[in-house]
Amino acid sequence: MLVSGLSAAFGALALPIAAAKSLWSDSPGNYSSIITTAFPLGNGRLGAMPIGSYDKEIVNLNVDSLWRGGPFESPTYSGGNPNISKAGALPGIREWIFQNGTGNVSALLGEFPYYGSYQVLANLTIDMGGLSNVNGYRRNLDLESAVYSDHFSTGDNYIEREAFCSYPDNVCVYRLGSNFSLPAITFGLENQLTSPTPNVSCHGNSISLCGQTYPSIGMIYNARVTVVVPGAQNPSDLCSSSTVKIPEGEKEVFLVFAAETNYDASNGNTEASFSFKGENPYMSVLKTATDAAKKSYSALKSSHVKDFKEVFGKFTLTLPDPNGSADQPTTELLSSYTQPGDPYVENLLLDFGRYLFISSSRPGSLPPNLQGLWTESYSPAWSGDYHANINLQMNHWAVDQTGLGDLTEPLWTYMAETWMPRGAETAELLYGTSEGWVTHDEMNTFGHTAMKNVAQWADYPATNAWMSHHVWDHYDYSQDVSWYRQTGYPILKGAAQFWLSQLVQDEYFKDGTLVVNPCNSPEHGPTTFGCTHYQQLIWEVFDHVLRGWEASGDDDTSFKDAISAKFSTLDPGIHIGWWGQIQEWKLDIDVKNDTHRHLSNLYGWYPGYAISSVHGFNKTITDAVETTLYSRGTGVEDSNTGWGKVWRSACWGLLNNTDEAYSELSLAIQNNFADNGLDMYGGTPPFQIDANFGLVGAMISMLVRDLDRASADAGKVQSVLLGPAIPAAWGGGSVEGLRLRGGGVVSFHWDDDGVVDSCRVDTSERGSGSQLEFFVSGGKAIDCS
Ligand code: FUC
Repeated sequence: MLVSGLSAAFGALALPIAAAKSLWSDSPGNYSSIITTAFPLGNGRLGAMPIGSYDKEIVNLNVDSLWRGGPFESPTYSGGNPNISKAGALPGIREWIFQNGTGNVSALLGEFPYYGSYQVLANLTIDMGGLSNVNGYRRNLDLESAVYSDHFSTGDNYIEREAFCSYPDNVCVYRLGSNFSLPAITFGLENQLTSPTPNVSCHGNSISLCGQTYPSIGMIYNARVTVVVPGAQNPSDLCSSSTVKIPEGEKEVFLVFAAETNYDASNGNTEASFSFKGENPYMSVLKTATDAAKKSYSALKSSHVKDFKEVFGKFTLTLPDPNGSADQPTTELLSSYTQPGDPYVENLLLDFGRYLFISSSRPGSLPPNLQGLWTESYSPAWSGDYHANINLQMNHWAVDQTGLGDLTEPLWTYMAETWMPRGAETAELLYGTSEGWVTHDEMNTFGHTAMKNVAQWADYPATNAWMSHHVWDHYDYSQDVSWYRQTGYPILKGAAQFWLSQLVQDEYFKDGTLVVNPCNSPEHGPTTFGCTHYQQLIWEVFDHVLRGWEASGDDDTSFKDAISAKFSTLDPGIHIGWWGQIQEWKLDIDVKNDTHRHLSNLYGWYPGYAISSVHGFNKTITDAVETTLYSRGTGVEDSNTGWGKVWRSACWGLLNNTDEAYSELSLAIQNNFADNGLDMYGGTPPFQIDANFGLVGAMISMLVRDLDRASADAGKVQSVLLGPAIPAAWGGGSVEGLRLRGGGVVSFHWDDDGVVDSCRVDTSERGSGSQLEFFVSGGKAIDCS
């Protein structure tokens, strides 16, 4: 392997290297706080959280499409869109704002009835009666294979349990084994939170839970557990009072769990009257469970492990373990983690972030929502929806760079099927354009694309532009032209068309530039014009249209000409204000030392590139970015969010400021990450998965600076900085399989001071044809060929 080769070249490493690849604990989780203590499993669509109780085990179950609301609550549901156009109000709104500097969009606000919510599916209960003399308990989640296990002894009896959620077989599997004899076991399915209560019944060796979120019209969901006693002549009827009972004396029992709903996003369009409805899932669930239950446990497990390992193994970070943390339960490491940090834990959380993405985003699933797909609640915070003024974006930050780009299909399908059809209506009804599509920050699974009737956080229309950045990134890293043509470009083009129709001459400064009016910076400040964040985003969208023109296969040259024309007079949203900051608005009204959690004016620094591209990576710019970051605070920001800190960390990383990057990263872990490794919004529940994924992005930005570049630079040599901000605490580590823009893959090792000392690049998949040059921190060139 390359990295061992690299390590060998540098002799014995000073510190023990311990790959951090398991979450584990010597005690069970706690049912009253599942979300902070259980280890999550998932196959993209299904989620399972075993709590680990010795004798009365509970496994919290989820299926990603189970939502209340939308057309499953009311036939009049319209995605929030009004029934008559409100676009006539726009000229007046614009005029007011250009005269006064600020204004409001109250004339465009909508209703949002039937928005709905994601919700828990069920609990699987596994009751072994009362066990006494329990000893030697341990539970473990192996992140490389996605197999959970626990074991303990009761007297002479040694009991081990294993669980995983298999993508190839579309089921979760749970096995109990004993060296001697298992006690009598009662399996059940329940959901006591949902109203109306689902119906639970059993047939033979299966339990079936059937529910509907509202009487007659609601979403239909079905879950099935089929219990298998290997080798035994399965008695035809193990049912008793809706449970399956296995008598004492077996050595091995396993079950498969399958679930589906009748949600079908491909029916989220005009032709299907936005019904989002598909088939009753009962027969399909029955088939999935029956097919899986015919297989042996080892066959189910080996295909799952092979599948998961292949994806997980595409990227490896190896940090040192200076404190011998590998010997301590990770639940204890996480609960006692403090600054300045522990490389073992940071490595673990990067692995866990990738693990969570693989477990919540697989072709055919929905993309990860605010909680991935794991909730124990009937009404999770923010409906467990798709916020897209940072959160959904952060969920996808480092996916392509860490080899998981093939798992992004759910995101594109979700946008194409639920946002674009309703969003085209919203563009027409609120903005008066028949070109393109738009949506506003908070989305459910039923195409809620209009504004809400509440404050401005839900009324942010730049989601289409920001998500187009992800479209471009996926193309840039994968170099998959046919994907770009068929899937990516239509999303990007629709966003570009929308913004082409909305740009107006700046009538306030009268500086000849094109600006957005009205706009608001995410969750911060007034409704105004020329908001930095929008201008940077639109600049990047237009830049990507032009750069990818050949690849797009588009022959609509009038569209291209319109983009080129407006691109040249577009205000790119980079103004340095009176105290040296990157302004958040075109009006220089930023308040110093405002520790607001969103870094919207630094979008074009990270994760975007407008700031570094328009003016180059020069000192004026880096000073302004630094001033802005310091002003936003180096400690706890306004809501103590995990995502706020990892965003700051990523920005500092690109700025070569190792101390601040590491400090924000470690502060996030200290304040926001629970004992099971999941991120808690302000330090305590609710769980919010964005920082789990954002932490991966922040760590990658400390390892590499491989910036996107303006179309004007296409074809020029691409400079990649290896190790812009590697802390000395990570000294002697290495990375393998880091994806580069243009399709390259790089692996490298760094010395005890965090300076890269060895690298190899594989450019065999490189499609852009441009040359690469590599540098290390301090500016020295390094040969990676
Ligand atoms: C964004 C943030 C909030 C929260 C919410 C789910 O809008 O500003 O802090 O994370 O998403």
